[in-house]
Amino acid sequence: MERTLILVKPDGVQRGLMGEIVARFERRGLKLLGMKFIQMSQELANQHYAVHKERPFFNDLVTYITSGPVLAMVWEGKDAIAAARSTIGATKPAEATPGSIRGDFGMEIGRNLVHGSDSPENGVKEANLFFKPEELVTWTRATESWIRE
Ligand code: IDP
Ligand code: MG
Repeated sequence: MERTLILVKPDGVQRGLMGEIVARFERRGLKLLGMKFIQMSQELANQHYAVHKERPFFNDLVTYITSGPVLAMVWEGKDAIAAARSTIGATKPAEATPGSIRGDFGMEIGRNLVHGSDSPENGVKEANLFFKPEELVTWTRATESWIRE
């Protein structure tokens, strides 16, 4: 089973797209383990985007992600990383496939609405950065056998 950390970034929150975005992961068949609405600190943003520290856009990225509240979630499933990333769409929204979140709602790389982990290892790492173990729920989904063989 893989886990992915999904963030509805501040533009998604401000534009009233939280429900729309959550619905897409839910309908896809991913299973929600945890969710919280938070204002990310500078420190959390620096940790979360540490791999991009040397990139020219790093400061703008930290400013963007801390510019307002985010909705942080952990979703689980077999192939959760790939499934979530295809639901999110390409990093540059102008190139994202219609039907994806970024392809349906985005225009700019610096306003691309959603974060999703890029590997199973980072999914676990990022989930642990945002959530304590007791904030993630273990539960049985009644529809499991209609989603998974
Ligand atoms: P991803 O979110 O699709 O995984 P990454 O390459 O991991 O994309 O970049 C993280 C975030 O940094 C992007 O979602 C976007 O918000 C921002 N970003 C990436 N590349 C650029 C850029 O060239 N200019 C401005 N912001 C960028
Ligand atoms: Mg990334």
